[in-house]
Amino acid sequence: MRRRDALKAIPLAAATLRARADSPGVTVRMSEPPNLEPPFAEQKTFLTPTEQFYVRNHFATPTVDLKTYTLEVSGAVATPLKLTLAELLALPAVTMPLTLECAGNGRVFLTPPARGLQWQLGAVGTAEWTGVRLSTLLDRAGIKKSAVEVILVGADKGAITSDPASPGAVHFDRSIPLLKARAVETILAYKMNGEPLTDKHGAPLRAVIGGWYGMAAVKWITRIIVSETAYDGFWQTFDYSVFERRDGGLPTLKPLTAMEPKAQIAWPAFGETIPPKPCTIRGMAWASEIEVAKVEVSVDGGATWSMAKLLGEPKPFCWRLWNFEWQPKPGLVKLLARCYDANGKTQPEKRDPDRRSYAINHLVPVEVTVRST
Ligand SMILES: Nc1nc2c(c(=O)[nH]1)N[C@H]1C(S)=C(S)[C@@H](COP(=O)(O)O)O[C@H]1N2
Ligand SMILES: [Mo]
Repeated sequence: MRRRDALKAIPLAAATLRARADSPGVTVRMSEPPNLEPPFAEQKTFLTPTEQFYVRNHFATPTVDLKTYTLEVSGAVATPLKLTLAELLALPAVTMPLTLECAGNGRVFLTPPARGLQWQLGAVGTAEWTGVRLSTLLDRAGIKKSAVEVILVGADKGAITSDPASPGAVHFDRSIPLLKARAVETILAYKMNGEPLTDKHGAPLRAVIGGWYGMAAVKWITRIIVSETAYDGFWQTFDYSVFERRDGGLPTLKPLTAMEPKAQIAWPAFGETIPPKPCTIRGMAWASEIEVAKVEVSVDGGATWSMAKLLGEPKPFCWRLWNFEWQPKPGLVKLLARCYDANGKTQPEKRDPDRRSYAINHLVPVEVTVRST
């Protein structure tokens, strides 16, 4: 039996146990392909350890042979490129922390329930990525004046059969407008937290698009196509798109891009019971391409709000840790946190259905029971 067949033969429960074993507390949202949600309560540091970093895969992890691997750059370029891994590693490298949130993070909080993986708070993390800037490759290839977008293509492939179905087997891919493709925060990473990328996270090469939702961070990249027209691929039209109101309120579909501002409470967790003693509410907040200006906390279900303390220094395109000193009184308490970005934009109280099942940042209370003694 080939390895893949052997894996398929494992009953679901065993597969679940196996996936759990390599990273404690992780919820298996889907076992094949692996979609893994670590408990957000375990996020305690600015950098998320790789084994505590969520995994979002649409298809089986592709087998990429490192010896024969090449990255092709083609399309509207003066010089098409074909680079081996060694050649990529020899290019000027950058290392930067970037936060990645899945556009479906928090989907379990949608009412009525939405189709798709039922992520709670854990489909977000911050890692330190090392790789080459996409602009470095674009400069080498020499993009034509007529270029408008850069399409990143993953080696993984499959057919989506539920409606809207894909046109047969398709690669996972995504286009990035030229301005963002050339930005300093758009990198092709071969290392995550100082170690070579793992298979699950896109080895040997994956994109990270600073400030944008995870779907643009194409993993297992083998092809980059510079395009002279806007690309309307499956993963930015039928999937990962939202409605935008324009032209007198007419809804028009657009691909998801920048993350919405969001603060999440890591501790206490949903449904926890805690003693009536002074304690520290803690969490993370992020605001896509700009800074987190402030985080506010409510311990009374949103009636009153107080300022939380932002910790450490702001890092571009990254979340910020925050905390809030609290003296809980006995009873059932609804905790809320909200993030304001540097433009004063904050989180909505109500869910906007135009966002379909993505970009979920409306306020969701964390209910906690405070014991009387
Ligand atoms: N090739 C490929 N890239 C992909 C995906 C995928 O299924 N295939 N999933 C995307 C989505 S939706 C997210 S949220 C991120 C998740 O990255 P991670 O699994 O390293 O956390 O990868 C993105 N890149
Ligand atoms: Mo995602």
